[in-house]
Amino acid sequence: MVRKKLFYTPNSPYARVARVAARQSGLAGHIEEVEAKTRDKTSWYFQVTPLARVPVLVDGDILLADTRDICAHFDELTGSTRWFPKETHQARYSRHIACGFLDGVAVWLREKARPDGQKSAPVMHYEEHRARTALQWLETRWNPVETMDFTALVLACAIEIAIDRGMGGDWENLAPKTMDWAARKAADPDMRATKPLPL
Ligand SMILES: N[C@@H](CCC(=O)N[C@@H](CS)C(=O)NCC(=O)O)C(=O)O
Repeated sequence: MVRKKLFYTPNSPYARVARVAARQSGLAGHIEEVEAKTRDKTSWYFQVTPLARVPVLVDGDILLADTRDICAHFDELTGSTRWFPKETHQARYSRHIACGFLDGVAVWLREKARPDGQKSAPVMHYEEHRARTALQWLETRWNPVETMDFTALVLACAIEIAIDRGMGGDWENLAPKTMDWAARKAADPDMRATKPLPL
């Protein structure tokens, strides 16, 4: 199999989805993880991808970005439907909610990382509200799965970084079943090996 490169940053939950998926697809031995430098106009990473975002997978002359496309590629390489099993409409909608939840968490994290005086409290509050409504929806309509598919992996990565960085608040009360599941998934060896660095 052609050796691949997976560009990542240690604290990106999107890149973490791809990194865990690579490991759990049995592809880790075929993939070199390369730490990228993002958010820097002078970064060499712009030579790899003009958006300088992670994750990006280089597989021979195939270039893939977006967590979803990378995980779908892993399914193709392994001839499996691990990350994208045949989906019902309900499962597709749950995937939409999980991905939107991660997008909102990412916006919140970006605000949180700004220097004091530059953070937008309204943006953070709005994303906190959106995350709560998404979690409440998931708690009653999404069935936590022990073998993670793409939706579950996105959620596990989003919930753990949100909790670690202080966005969680009362999520335990709001969505106890989902939060209990996420805590168990955070203990998975591949999740632990890719855990975002403490700030
Ligand atoms: N839709 C993309 C989102 C990727 C993304 O936003 N990555 C962030 C890291 S969390 C990034 O590279 N940010 C750097 C930048 O925007 O300059 C995916 O699913 O992979």
